[in-house]
Amino acid sequence: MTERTLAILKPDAVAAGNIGNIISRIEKEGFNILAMRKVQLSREDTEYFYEMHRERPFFGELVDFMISGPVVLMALEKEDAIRTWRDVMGATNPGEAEEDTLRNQFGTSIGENATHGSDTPENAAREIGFLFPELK
Ligand code: 3AN
Repeated sequence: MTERTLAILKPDAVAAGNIGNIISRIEKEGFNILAMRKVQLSREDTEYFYEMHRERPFFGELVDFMISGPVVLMALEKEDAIRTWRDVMGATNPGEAEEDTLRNQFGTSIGENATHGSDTPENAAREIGFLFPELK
């Protein structure tokens, strides 16, 4: 089934000059980039975006990192997009991510792990609806 997912190229990936490398991989994997925007996220929007992690000990660090520089937001579409994009990203911790995954190649720590991807259809719809309301 054709599905949508929200991808974020995080501040570490953007600062390191890896936007192009990651977009190349996205195209090679056959995703359709429905929408894409480079933005500086606000603290308020980032806290809302990650609200399910509000009680986790790393919440403050996560928000501070995500607003530390510009990010690239993308709505991606493909068969089985959510699982496929998570497979391409690899494990949350780059040290545990398999070779040939984006987090292995471009991530440096569990916090600074280059990319985000939605984890469920419900969260994908919420994240895309929030960041790309024009796609609704
Ligand atoms: P994923 O992004 O792989 O679904 P989650 O949902 O467990 O991972 O975590 C959400 C985000 O929080 C991750 N992208 C990661 O960068 C950050 N994160 C997770 N665990 C930690 C941690 N122990 N310290 C700092 N940041 C973390």
